Amino acid sequence: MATPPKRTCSSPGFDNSFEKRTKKISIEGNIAAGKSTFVRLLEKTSEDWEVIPEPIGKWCNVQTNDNEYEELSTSQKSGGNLLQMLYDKPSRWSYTFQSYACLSRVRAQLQLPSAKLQQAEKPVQFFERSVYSDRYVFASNLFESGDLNETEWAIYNDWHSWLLSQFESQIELDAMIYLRADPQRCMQRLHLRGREEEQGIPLDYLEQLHHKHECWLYDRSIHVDFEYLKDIPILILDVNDDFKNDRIKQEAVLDKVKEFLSTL
Ligand code: UDP
Ligand code: D5M
Ligand code: MG
Repeated sequence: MATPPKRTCSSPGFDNSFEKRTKKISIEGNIAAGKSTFVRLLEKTSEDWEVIPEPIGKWCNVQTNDNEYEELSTSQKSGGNLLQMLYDKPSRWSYTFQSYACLSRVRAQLQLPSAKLQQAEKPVQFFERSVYSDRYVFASNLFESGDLNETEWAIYNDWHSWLLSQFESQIELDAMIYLRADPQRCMQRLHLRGREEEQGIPLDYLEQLHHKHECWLYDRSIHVDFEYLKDIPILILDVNDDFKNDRIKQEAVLDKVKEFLSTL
C-alpha cells in the first residue's frame, strides 16, 4: 500500500501551506531530566518557535463537567489529582491515567498555532513529550511492571493505534529531541523541583523509564507500530551537566538545535 502524503488534510481555521511549513518536534526525556527548563529556553530564543507544554496541570486537577442545575460545594468543585492517584495506587489508576494522558496530548497536538506563529517564516512547534512517549515509555513500562494487565494493555494499544490513525496527518512529528540524563541526575532534579506527588518515586522507577527511553530513542531497538517513526530524525543531547544556570552550555545546546533544524 502506498504511503499517504504527509499532512494533506488541513485543520480548519488556517491555511494548508502554513501547516506544511511548520516543523513539529517533540522533546523527550525521563522525569525531571530538564524538558520544561529546556523548552522555556527554546521559547525565548526565537519568535518563530512555539512551545506546547505537557498538560500536567490537567492531570493534577481533573475537573468534572459543570452542571448548571446543581450547586457544588468548594470541595466538590476541586478536581481529582490523577497523578497523585497513579503514584499512590498504580494498579488501580494506570489505565485511567493513560486514557486521560493520551486524550489531553492529542488535544494539545491538535491545538491551532498562535497567530504570531502563523506569521513566522520558519515556524516550529516544540511539544513537551508526545503520544508516543505515553505508549512506548510509560504504558509499556506499566504493563511490564504488572500495573496494566494483559486486557488493559491490549485495549490501550488498540485504541491508541486507531485514534492516531484518525489524526495522523495533523499530529505527525518531523523530529524528536531526546534529553538524555542519568537516572541519578533525574532523581536529584526531581527532589530539587519538589513536586509533591512525585516525592515517593523510587530510583528504580526512574531506571526503568531510562531503560525505555534508551531502547526507544538511543538504541532504536524497539518495535514501533507507526511506520514513519522508524526513521524519524532524533537529536540526542546529554543534559547531565547543569544547563539552566550556564549561559555557555545554553548557547552550545541551542547551536545544536539550530543545526539540527537546518537538516529537516
Ligand atoms: N534543573 C536544573 N538544571 C538544569 C535543568 C533542570 O537545576 O540544567 C532543575 C529545574 O530547575 C527543576 C528540575 O531540575 O527544578 C527539573 O527540571 P524540569 O522541570 O525542567 O524537568 P522535566 O521534568 O520537565 O524534564
Ligand atoms: O513529568 C510529568 C509527570 O507526569 C511525571 O511524574 C511523569 C508523569 N507522566 C507523564 N506522562 C505519563 C504517562 N503517560 N504515564 C504515566 N506517567 C506519566 P515531567 O517529567 O515533569 O514532564
Ligand atoms: Mg516538565
